[in-house]
Amino acid sequence: MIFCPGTAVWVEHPELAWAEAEVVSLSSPSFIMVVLSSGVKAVVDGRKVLPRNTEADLGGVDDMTKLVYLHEPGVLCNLARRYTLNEIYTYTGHILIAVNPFAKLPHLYDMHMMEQYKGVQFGELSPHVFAIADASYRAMVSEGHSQSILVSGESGAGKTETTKLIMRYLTFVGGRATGDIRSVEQQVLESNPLLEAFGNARTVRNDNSSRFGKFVEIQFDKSGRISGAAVRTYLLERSRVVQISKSERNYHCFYQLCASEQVAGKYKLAHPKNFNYLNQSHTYELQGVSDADEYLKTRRAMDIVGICFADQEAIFRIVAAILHLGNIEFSPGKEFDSSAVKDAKSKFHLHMASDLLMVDVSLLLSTLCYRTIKTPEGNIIKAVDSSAAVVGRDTLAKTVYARLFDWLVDNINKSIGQDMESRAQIGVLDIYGFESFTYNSFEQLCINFANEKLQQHFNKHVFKMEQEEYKTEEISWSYIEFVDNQDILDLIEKKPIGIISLLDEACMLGKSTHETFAMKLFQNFRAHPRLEKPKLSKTDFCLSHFAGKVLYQTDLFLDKNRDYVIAEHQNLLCSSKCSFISGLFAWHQDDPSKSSYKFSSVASRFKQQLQALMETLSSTEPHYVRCVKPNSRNYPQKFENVSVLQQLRSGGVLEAIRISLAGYPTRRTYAEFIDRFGLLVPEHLMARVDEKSLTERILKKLSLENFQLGRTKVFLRAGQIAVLDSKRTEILEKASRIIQGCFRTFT
Ligand code: AOV
Ligand code: MG
Repeated sequence: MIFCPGTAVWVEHPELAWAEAEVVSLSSPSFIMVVLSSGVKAVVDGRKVLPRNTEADLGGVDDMTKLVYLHEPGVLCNLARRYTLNEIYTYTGHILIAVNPFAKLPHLYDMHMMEQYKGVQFGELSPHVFAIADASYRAMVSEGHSQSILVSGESGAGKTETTKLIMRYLTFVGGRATGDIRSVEQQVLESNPLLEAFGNARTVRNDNSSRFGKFVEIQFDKSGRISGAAVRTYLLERSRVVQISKSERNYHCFYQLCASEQVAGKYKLAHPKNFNYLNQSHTYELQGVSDADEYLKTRRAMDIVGICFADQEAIFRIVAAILHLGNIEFSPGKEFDSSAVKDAKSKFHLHMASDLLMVDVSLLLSTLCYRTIKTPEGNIIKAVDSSAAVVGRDTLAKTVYARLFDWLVDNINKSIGQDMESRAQIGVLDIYGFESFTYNSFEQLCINFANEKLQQHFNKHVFKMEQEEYKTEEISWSYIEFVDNQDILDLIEKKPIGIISLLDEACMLGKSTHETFAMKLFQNFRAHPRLEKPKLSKTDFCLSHFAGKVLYQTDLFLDKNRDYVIAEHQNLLCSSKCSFISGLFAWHQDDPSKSSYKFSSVASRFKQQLQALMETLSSTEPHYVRCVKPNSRNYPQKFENVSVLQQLRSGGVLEAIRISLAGYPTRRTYAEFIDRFGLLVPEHLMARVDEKSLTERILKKLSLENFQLGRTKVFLRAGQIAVLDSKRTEILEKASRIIQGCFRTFT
């Protein structure tokens, strides 16, 4: 595109991502002199300069597709403008972008607001998460077709809050309003604080970070009333139970219990600083949160969800037992390579842990300090050294906690109940967004794999929606292509050779290490365009995800992929006199995949879960909410361009725009088009021609090609609107000069 001097443009900028500028002069199409709004002049590459609209979009538009220029800086600037006005929601077609306000906006979500959105045509009111929830509810009721709402975004972007708002709206329109606190809809709502108490924790990014993925399926009966619900969870972060980084916390339930006045004393608990599993990070409190109050809320949620008093007591007894377990320290034992409980303090915690778990104290001790080794000649019992005893203790704590979490999910499902005759469902997905840190391990691979899957689903959907619009407008669209991410999905999950298969194989072969795993990976995928071997490491690998490159460190991959309960731990917990605890471990006894000696893979199980999720999703009509974190400090009213842009990229918003750019990104009704560009053909304005023919004449006059004239709208290729606009500006400027000239002549 050729820019004349004076044209308003966007130029790339290292800190702002894109900066406003104006063309001063151009020496060639590749070199343009511009002046930035700061007054600084610069010579920039003309191919990277984009046109900027100076008039129509100043106040921001509520739908990106209404932007005069649908490009990166246009999208970014629109979001920023709206954000300063506290307009946190913006559409991109049917996708909702939600920018986290980091401030309470109660009026935005009150009952009055829910009433307002109820039954109103999508797009008629300002963009809102209630509008998305309402659209899915209406579609479900009128077509009897299941829907899903997929909420994504990086940590702290607002996924969980958005999910809760969606659930609140759905229980509002689909509830029975009986006032019964144990109604299905109340149970659905209360499952949130309960799961948050056990599955959320403070991280450096978010004080209430979900450490698991969640898909809640709300079932409706024929009359559109909620009749049941199912909660599925994915990959809880287990390591947090025993290990927390600086400024982070363990799961909320631990602090809640320590703060609870009635129970903490009974279980010999004290301030979190006294427990190894809580004091590693020196972070105990959350701003604006009272753990004692939260404890009461968790208990109330348990009541509503239908967990009986005895089970509630057992659950918190387990939570307390884990804290005591973590305080058992070991010192070298009398024999070589053996271990013993370190001192009287550790002995106290050993006794407390065994009392609370209701297991024999000597059995607990031997479970921690000895290991059974299977040999062809029979079992050998061997002492373990003190560092191995610590590892065993931590493994026991993680196993117990993970089982407890699974029990809670299972119990919520049983208690709410499934409606097998449900006509249709609305599923709400709150899953971890794409992650790329300095150190990326197995969890990040799983999380990013999930995001690749969802991205593929998203692309296919956006592409389909585009095609549907073209179809209703009866225009041809056959040449649009879109790039799929199937290649990276194959690289990760394909059988028999893919990253997961190779990892499983390494886990099954006794002699494999992360080094041999990495070697095999590079041997098999030497020339794969998505896989790179970094120069400085033999065991790291780099994947080019749709959202960017991620460097994975494989050192803990094998360990983290092994999913089994150590036989001694299983025996110990099965022997508990507390039926709740023995029940947790009796569960999987006859499940061969969970047997203590047979290998079971975390990654393969996650892959199956994802497959099942994708199958569910593909049988539904999807709706998308992309949450955006405006800044990394969680401050209100602070909008950081570079990071937002990265999120729009990784959330697929820019990809959706790219797909749309591949077709006809600009569409205007004929009336709108003539209104703006009629002045380009003054000679025809008086003629008796319809708007469609007039539109065609305008486009032909400017020698534009490949546009399409639909039934009610004109469809333009990317860049064509810019040509029309610059012609329009030229004519208006000429006219204004003439008028000024006349004015001068008269004065
Ligand atoms: P996440 O679910 O996306 O992160 P959350 O939903 O927990 O993020 O949101 C983080 C914090 O942002 C919340 O605790 C609120 O303080 C604030 N917040 C989010 N949405 C809103 C809103 N609509 N209005 C007001 N405040 C909001 V993670 O679970 O870490 O990926 O794993
Ligand atoms: Mg969350």
